[in-house]
Amino acid sequence: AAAALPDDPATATAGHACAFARDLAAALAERPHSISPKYFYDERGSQLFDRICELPEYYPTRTEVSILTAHAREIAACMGPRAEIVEFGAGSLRKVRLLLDALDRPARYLPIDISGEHLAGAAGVLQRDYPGLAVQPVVADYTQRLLLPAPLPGAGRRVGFFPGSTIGNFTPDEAVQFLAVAARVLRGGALLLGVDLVKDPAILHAAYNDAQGVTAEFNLNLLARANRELGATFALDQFFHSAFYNAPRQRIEMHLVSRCRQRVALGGRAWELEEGESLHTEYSHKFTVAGLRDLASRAGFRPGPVWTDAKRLFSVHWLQA
Ligand code: AVI
Repeated sequence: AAAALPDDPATATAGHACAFARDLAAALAERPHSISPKYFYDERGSQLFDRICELPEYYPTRTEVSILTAHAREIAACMGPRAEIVEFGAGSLRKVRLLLDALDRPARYLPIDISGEHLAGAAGVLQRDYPGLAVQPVVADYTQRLLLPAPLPGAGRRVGFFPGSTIGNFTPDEAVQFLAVAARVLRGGALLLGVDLVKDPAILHAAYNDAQGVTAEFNLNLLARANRELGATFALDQFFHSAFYNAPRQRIEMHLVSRCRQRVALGGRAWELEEGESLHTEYSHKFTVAGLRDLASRAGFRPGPVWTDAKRLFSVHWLQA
């Protein structure tokens, strides 16, 4: 319970014109405590995520890259000549290069990201390496309404690219909403979607509880970030990283668990956490191939070819819009 809990948690941080402060205060005011995983990704969090992608236990990145590499020609054939690639998020330049290198005269690359700075950097690098490609960043929150520029004259299919199984970080409702928005803006084209698959829970457990503790640091960075940016007083050593597979819900859940009964100051208030109480920070849903195709159909796509690795760890879906 918060000392002097306000009626409306959003008003607790009035004056801090900051979504993180508002959402964290709201998370501490409600039980169970839960905050969006989007707050992992400040500069430090993005660096830690890059390290996660290199970990021996974290199979998704290298498996998806191997699938895209092995099937680049087939994927390029689906895309056709002069395709426009719309990437949701601007983090995976390595992956989009695999597509660009296989494509027949790609017309334009439109990375969409909420962070204009990150986007400009990523776009600049790609433009240098592909001088013939029109690179046009779009600053937008792609989980909301999305307006895209008109197709270039003579451009081919418009293909969305959403790799990394980031769709698994949405709640099921958010995933359907995202897919419905994507189906609308890509109408006549397609979505190339990277999706992590349901598998042996031991493999999943290891991927989110790596031996080097990088995932733990990534999770705890959310509290470190609150201390840095919001002047919060989270004692980092009084919380531990917890990640477990919830089999009925087909998802990894990540939490930050309080080691003791403690008080934290944020936004001019004190918030109390009980021993063992947690702040939920992330879902990472896993899918079956059939389950994902069904979800995509309900959002307005016509599911096409699916590519997977030999161990069926990860999948890449061609969804016609
Ligand atoms: C970005 N996203 C798909 C990652 C995942 O696996 O859900 C984030 C992550 N969380 C812990 N490790 C990696």
